[in-house]
Amino acid sequence: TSEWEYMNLLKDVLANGVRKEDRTGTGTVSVFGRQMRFRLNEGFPLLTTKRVPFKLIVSELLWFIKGDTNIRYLLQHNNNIWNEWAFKSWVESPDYDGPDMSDFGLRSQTDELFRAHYEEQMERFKQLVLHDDAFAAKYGELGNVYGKQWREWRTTRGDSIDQLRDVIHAIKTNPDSRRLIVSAWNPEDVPTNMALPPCHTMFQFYVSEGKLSCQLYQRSGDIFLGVPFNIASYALLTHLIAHECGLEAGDFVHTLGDAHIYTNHLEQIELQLTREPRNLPVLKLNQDIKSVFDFEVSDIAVEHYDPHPSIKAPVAV
Ligand code: DHF
Ligand code: TMP
Repeated sequence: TSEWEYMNLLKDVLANGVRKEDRTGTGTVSVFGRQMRFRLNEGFPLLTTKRVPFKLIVSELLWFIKGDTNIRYLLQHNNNIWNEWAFKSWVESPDYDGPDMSDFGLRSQTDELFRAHYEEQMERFKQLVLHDDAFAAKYGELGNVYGKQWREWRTTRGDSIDQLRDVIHAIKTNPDSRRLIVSAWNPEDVPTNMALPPCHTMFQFYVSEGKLSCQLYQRSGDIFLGVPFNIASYALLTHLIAHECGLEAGDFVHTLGDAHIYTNHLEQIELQLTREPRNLPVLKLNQDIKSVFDFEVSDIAVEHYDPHPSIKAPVAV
């Protein structure tokens, strides 16, 4: 199974990685420049050596595809994976009136009392984003992140570009093109206008012999937490676009820049490496939906997913 591509990356980083400090203050073991290849006809690359919550991957991808950048949609789908980065903007603002939350990511891991306060404030934050429109507009917003750049890249002419719609059109009308690219990396927005500069920075499609392949360039990869999501998310995007274009899904090629394991994920990875990959699941799409832009969470499922148990780990903020 192509899950070995991931397992081998884990081993590679443990064997060849160097200690590197990072923005979050956690510390990593890191290598630079690696590539995995997933043959999508061999099964859907949702890891089996730990349970990966597929529904969260689906709702995050549909959120990107909608062009949405506000976490309210994610919360409505019980998806909490982006909370910390929106929460941060609130607790650092003058509108915040609760206990001091500076450095909440690291402190909540070591200080039990602080953790209780943090969880209380996070719950309050979620309820406000869900139920208070003005609050959500201000603090649920992550800025010009993926959805914005994919669907509404702003130009110097004052209009905008729907990169996703354009690339799907190009796949249909000019499949041999070598310019089938979507970029999330907008240098004008990166320093000021986003909660987190995009990790998956650009992707390219390739059509041959009736198959659609996709390659992602990811500048920075949290191999234990983020990367399993990223693999499944881009595999799913490739399937959705192939479906609309009447193509089979070919390969997903995943290229990584700084590929790192956070030092507080090492025990989890040791456990994961003792496990044997199982058969990959199979993706099922509602065949009545034709356009990528019309899918809803309930139209997308995996069958025969039989993973080892989930493995918890703290996320570096
Ligand atoms: N920061 C860091 N340091 N690593 C990331 O992977 C990351 N990913 C982001 C935003 N910032 C990030 C967006 N994607 C999880 C997975 C993906 C993701 C954010 C978080 C995560 O925590 N996954 C857990 C369980 C999630 C849950 O069930 O709520 C997991 O075990 O996979
Ligand atoms: P950075 O901006 O300092 O590189 O931090 C971003 C961290 O988040 C880094 O550990 C990579 C990780 N990440 C992923 O691995 N995948 C993702 O999809 C996202 C959004 C982040």
